[in-house]
Amino acid sequence: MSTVRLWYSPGACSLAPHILLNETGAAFEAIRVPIREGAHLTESFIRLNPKKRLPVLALDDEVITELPAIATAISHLSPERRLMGATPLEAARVYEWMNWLSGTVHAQGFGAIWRPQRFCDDAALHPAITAKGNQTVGECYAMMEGKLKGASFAVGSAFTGVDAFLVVLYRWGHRIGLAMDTAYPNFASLIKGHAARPSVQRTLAVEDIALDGTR
Ligand SMILES: N[C@@H](CCC(=O)N[C@@H](CS)C(=O)NCC(=O)O)C(=O)O
Repeated sequence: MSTVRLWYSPGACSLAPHILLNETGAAFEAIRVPIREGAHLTESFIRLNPKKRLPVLALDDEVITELPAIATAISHLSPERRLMGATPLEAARVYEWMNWLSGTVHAQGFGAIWRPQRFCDDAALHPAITAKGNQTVGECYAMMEGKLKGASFAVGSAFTGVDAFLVVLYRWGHRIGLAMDTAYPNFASLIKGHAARPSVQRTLAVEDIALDGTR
């Protein structure tokens, strides 16, 4: 069994692998690196991940970055939980979701809202980039709402990495002022079910954050 370490920032996308680690029941160390305090810009963190981003997972000395890759590595800590899908088709669906959530919803949508400087150095253009990010997120959340109709889980009949990522995005929806519980009832109902899971409750308590985005 490897020594497992996760570097996370409270409420960031690292919340998803943090929940997944708690799902596995494996022993791990969670290392807090608050982005807001610039803790990911220290020399030692940049040596760990030159991309200067969270989450970071280490299995012994093997350092893994990028959420879908990290979720995959975590799922192998407890293969019987099938956290990346129970069948080949479910696995394909999980990666289809994960890539879209991380590449489009997160990087393109929320990236433009919260980090317009990633897209353009000219500060005068940042409001337009942020507006485009809000439009992208709005379109993606409408799509998610349709995909989650009547669903207790995003893929198949059990909790996967996609569900953990959706917990993050539900909270982020609140953070940008979306009426998550009225405008996205299917999404909200799925998350209500997940909120009762010990893994989710434990992770929120450790990160000291709330699903409704109030902290
Ligand atoms: N593609 C990366 C994106 C990770 C990412 O952007 N993480 C954010 C937190 S949600 C971060 O570390 N931001 C710090 C910064 O942009 O300075 C992944 O999927 O893991």
